[in-house]
Amino acid sequence: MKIYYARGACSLSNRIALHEAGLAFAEESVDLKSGITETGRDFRELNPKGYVPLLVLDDGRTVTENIAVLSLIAERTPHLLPDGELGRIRMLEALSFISSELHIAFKPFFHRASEHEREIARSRIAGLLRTLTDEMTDDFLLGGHFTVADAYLFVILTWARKFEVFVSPRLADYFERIEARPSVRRSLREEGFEPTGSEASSGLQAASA
Ligand SMILES: N[C@@H](CCC(=O)N[C@@H](CS)C(=O)NCC(=O)O)C(=O)O
Repeated sequence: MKIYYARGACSLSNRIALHEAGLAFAEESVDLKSGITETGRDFRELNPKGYVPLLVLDDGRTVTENIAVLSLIAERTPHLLPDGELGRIRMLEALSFISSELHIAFKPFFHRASEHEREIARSRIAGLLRTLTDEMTDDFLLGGHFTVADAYLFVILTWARKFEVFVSPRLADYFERIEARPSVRRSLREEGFEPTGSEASSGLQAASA
């Protein structure tokens, strides 16, 4: 399979999940401003939606939308799913919250917005992160082991740090634990970031969302 990604964007969560899964993959970066891929292709010809992630399976079928891409990786790697009868549902619940509430709330930072609008966004994101923290009862977002939802939340937290959103000490600890994972350190390195602690990630260059 092949992943089309942009540096530090939500597609970083796919890279982390793929490394956690131990799945081999090819990759190609996309310049989201010009819409041109690393090999000079018009990205919209590959994904008319124009955004990453785009996953291309070995048979040529494509999967877009981060929730779908992360779900596919988890389906192929059951240890990346939460435990329990409702494991898949809990995964979808968390991914949906992260995508449709948290990810979207960063829009003012990726597009032209006034400082006032950014301040409102900071407060909204901090509230949404609190909601997630309140629901966490274990070391990871959905229990006692790493799932694809942790990969997505980690990327969200890199943006939170970059854009100076308040992160509770509990989530800051969580961030550092996730960042220390070999899959995450490898992923950060592969996208050209130095995973040397939380400061490195605060410099993550988030793509437009
Ligand atoms: N609904 C999409 C949104 C993905 C998205 O926002 N991707 C950003 C990077 S994190 C992007 O490629 N933005 C460029 C654009 O929208 O033109 C998903 O969940 O996968």
